[in-house]
Formats: sequence, C-alpha cells, structure tokens
Amino acid sequence: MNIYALSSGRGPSGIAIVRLSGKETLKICKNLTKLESIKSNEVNFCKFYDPKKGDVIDPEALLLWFPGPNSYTGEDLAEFQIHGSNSVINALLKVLSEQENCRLAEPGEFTKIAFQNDKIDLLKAESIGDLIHSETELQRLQAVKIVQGNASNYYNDLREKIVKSLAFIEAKIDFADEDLPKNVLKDTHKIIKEIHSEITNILEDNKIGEKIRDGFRVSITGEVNAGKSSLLNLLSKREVAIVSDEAGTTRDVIETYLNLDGYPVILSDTAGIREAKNEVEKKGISLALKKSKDADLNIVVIDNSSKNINNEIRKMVNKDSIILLNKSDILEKPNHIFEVETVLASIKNNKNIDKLINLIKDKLSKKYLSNNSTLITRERHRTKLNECLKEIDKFLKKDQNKDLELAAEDLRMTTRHLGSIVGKVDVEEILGSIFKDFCIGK
Ligand SMILES: Nc1nc2c(ncn2[C@@H]2O[C@H](COP(=O)(O)OP(=O)(O)OP(=O)(O)O)[C@@H](O)[C@H]2O)c(=O)[nH]1
Ligand SMILES: [Mg+2]
Repeated sequence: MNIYALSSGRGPSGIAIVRLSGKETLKICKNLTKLESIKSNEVNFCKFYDPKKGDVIDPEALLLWFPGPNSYTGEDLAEFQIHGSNSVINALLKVLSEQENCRLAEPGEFTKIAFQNDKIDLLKAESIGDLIHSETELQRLQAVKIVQGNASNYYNDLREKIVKSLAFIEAKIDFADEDLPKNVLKDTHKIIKEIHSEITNILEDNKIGEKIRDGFRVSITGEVNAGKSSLLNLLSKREVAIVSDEAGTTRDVIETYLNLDGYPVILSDTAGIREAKNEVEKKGISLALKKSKDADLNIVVIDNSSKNINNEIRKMVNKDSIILLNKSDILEKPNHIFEVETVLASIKNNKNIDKLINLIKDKLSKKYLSNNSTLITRERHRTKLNECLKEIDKFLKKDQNKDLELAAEDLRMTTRHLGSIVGKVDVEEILGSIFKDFCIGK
C-alpha cells in the first residue's frame, strides 16, 4: 500500500507539500507528471496532471524523489511541491486517491513507518512530534536536543553497560569459576549499583522535561480586587477573565496557556482570598489555595493602596512566590514589605510588567533550568526508569553466590525496560499512543 498526505499546513499559501510513500511511488509519480525519467535526490521541475482527464492540475511544480532506503520513511518516497491553494491541493489529493493501492495516510504514519524501518528510534519519533507541536523557544530547544539523539545515546550506553554485566553473570553460570576473573561478581555488583544511583539522579530532575513540554504552572492568587484577572488578561493579551471593581468577581479557576517570552506557561487566575461570603466563594477560595500550593510559581497580587493584608495571604507566601504590589498609579511608594521578591507595578498602565515577566522567567530558570540535561520528557520514560530501579533493587538484594540465575533475570528485565524507552523491544502497544498525537502528513 502507498500512502499520501498533505504535509504542510492548509492553504492558501505560496507552496504546499504533499508526500507519497510506498513501493509504487515512482510509478505514481510518472503517471501524474508524464515525466519519462525522474532524477533521484534532485529537484524535478514538472507539471502535475489528472491522468484520467488529461487536465493540468498545476502547471509549475516541483517533484523530489527519494528512493528507499535513503528516505525519511525508509521506503520509496516523493514530495510534491505545488501551489498552496486549497483547490490545487484538493485536486492533487483527489488524483492520488484514485491511484491504485493508494490511500490517505493516518496521523503520524510516515514517522511510524520510519520507526518500523529502523530509520529512527522511539525517542526520536516522540521528539519529532514535540518539535512539530513546540510553541515556545524552550520547547523547541528541548525537542531539538532529543531529535539529535542526546537522550537515545545516553540510554543506549546505559543499556550496553548492563548488557555487559549480564554477559559476565551468564558466563559465570555457564563456565567454571577458574575461567573467569575472580572479582567478576563483585565488580558487576558495583557497576549495577552505580547505574542505580545514576537512574535515581535522572529521576530527581524536578520533572523539568515534562514541564517544558506541558508548560510551567503559574498561579495568580491574592487579595480580592487586587487586579489578578487584569493581570491574566494583560499577560495573555486577550479578555479571558471578567474584570470588575466588585470584590469577589472571580470564583472559579480560569486557566490559559501562553508563551511567556519563550517560556511555556499554564497561567491560572483564581478567586481572591478573604472571609468567604457564601458557599460558592468558599469553594473558589479553597481551589485558589490548592492551585497556589500545586503551582511551580505563585504570583501573589496585592493592592498597594490597601491598608491591611489578610493573614491567609501572608501565610501562603513562600520561596516560590513573587509579590506583585499592584496599582502603583494610585500609590507610588511600596506600602507593604515582604521577604520575597516584590515588583511594584501598575497593570492598568502596563508599568513594570516587563520586570514581572523577567522575574518569572528568572525564578523558573533558577529553580528548573540551572542544571538542564533533560532526559525525561514524558511520563512513559519515568515509568520505565522506575521499573528499571525496581529490577535493579531486586538484583542488588540477591545473594549472587546462590541466586545467580535469578539475578541474571533481574538484569535482563532491566535491559528490557531501558530498551523500551528507546524502542528496542516490545513496543507495539505503545506505538499507537505515540503516533496518534501526530498530524496527518508527518
Ligand atoms: N488604578 C488601578 N486599577 C486597577 C489596576 N489593575 C486593576 N485595576 C482595577 O481593579 C479592579 C479589580 O480588578 P480585577 O482584575 O477584577 O481584580 P481581581 O483581583 O481579579 O478581583 P476578584 O476577582 O474580585 O478577586 C478593576 O476595576 C480593575 O480595572 C491598576 O493597576 N490600577
Ligand atoms: Mg478576578
């Protein structure tokens, strides 16, 4: 079966790219272009025809032809660069659908075929998905690192080390003691122990990879009427939340995803903290307190002109907080003092909001990015690494003089879990879940 899809975004645009992959790619290309010979790995200037009617679909187009296995999918593959109008795109897709053994690709199918043909490993496939979906600079940088194979190489090296230790143990099972160096078991034990602490270290990463992929959680909490919803609207550059001078306007949590100067952030506006006037507000306040507790960073907004600050608010300020003393247009001098970083600003006049953004970035970066050698970008990796640790724990607890065969099995399981991160073994069941998130045409 040959598959095709529009790989670029929907038009209208200057150029659109349609991809075709499969055994009969060349035959289909000739059918559609009437070219007698098509140069591989070079640009072929051509016309695209509807072979049934003989009509020209696009009079000036380009065809790139990559014979397998040296193509993205590892199969024969062609890329058609056509004019990017919806009518040209639709006409070409229709003609392709009429070719024998040709069907529209499923989401991520080109990349799935590349994986099945050993062109890329599973981590790379995932990171290609991340790169396509990346919206902020941090997400792009992270995906690029993993597309380039940093994490794969690391996991493969680690797996190699365990395989080597396993080989020693198997040798010890199969051959007489005198054939092997004396300390083989002791050395193996030591190496595996080191790997255990290495994996433990990888897991203690503050979940930075997942945070960059999914967004840092930043909550806006504080006094009623202090300007929390105004801040959410200003940072997200649209009217997400209702702003009013009535105290207690926001009851529910309002969340929005934004690119804060390169940082992916899930920003939550919450109910103001005060003595609740009714049940609904009480629920809203308890949600607000929970949000601030779960957040990676909490912006506590206070009206600089207010006389007293609620004790509950003072209590929620900690090292992960930034105080925003708002409404400096009413009172210019800081009226309250806190021990954490504070920005005196006016949301109304957009004054010092750039300072606030820099401080948010600075705090997130200090907390999460200072030692950024990201390896884990998904829960799937974390689960597999934890399974590795469990197997290694079992291995380390065994008396290797007695339970050598069982100990070998523990290491075999460890290599299996580690291998499945990169996609070396038993991956069928996870394939579906990874590729379904792709777009059609990739
Ligand atoms: N003077 C002045 N007024 C502001 C500023 N920022 C917000 N406001 C006003 O303060 C009032 C309350 O703003 P909101 O953004 O609704 O405040 P909130 O903290 O979300 O309020 P609740 O949802 O009720 O807790 C509105 O009338 C805003 O226009 C500011 O920097 N200066
Ligand atoms: Mg509000």
